[in-house]
Amino acid sequence: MRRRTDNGSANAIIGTAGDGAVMPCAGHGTTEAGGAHLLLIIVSGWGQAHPLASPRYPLAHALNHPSGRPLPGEYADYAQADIEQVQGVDAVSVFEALADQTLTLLQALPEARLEGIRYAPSKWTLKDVIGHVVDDERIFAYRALCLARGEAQSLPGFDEKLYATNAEAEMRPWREILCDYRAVRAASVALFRGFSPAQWTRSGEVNGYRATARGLAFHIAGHELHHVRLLQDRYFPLLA
Ligand code: NI
Repeated sequence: MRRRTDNGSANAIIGTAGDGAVMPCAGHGTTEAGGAHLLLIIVSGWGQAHPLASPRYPLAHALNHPSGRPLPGEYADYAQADIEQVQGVDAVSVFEALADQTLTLLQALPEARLEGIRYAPSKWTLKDVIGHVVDDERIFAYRALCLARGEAQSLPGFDEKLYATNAEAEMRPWREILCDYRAVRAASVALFRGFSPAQWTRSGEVNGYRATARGLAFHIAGHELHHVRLLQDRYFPLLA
């Protein structure tokens, strides 16, 4: 929650395409999943070495040009400390490993007791936090796309507090929030794995600072780690 300041429909399925393994994404009822269904089908289990690979979609890593770590000047100064906490030298590998790690933690939480959990009256609820992490990744991935494609205009910032309030995360089932996390991460991996060395390092202006796609990618990872640490320190004890 620093200064800078969405969803698979009901019954979408996450599983390994073609092998019948499923994990239902709980939703509001009985509507068809629509477009989100197809995306989530493609996303096979995050616990595997290559989460997007499947017999039907053998993506492997053929398209992945390792990003390398971003240098100062490729991300916002305020993100420096969080980015230093990110292990690894390739953003796509970081995203895959981090999804495994974060989902392991979040899926183990007692869903029935999560409603409205916050450690102080003025703080976000646990659902607000994860909703914020997902929104943030979606926005930063969009920014990375723009920079990789050569956007010359300055990209706008966003008011994270306003967004979190209007996200109304408490109204959403926990499982649906986790499905949103998975879907956005899968989209990020699919986007970033296609970047060439030139696209990783093409710079542009975001919210008043210079950035590159790999800088924004590591920012996404550092931001998630930051919030997961806060969850572990401040929220998880409330659920013990
Ligand atoms: Ni934040």
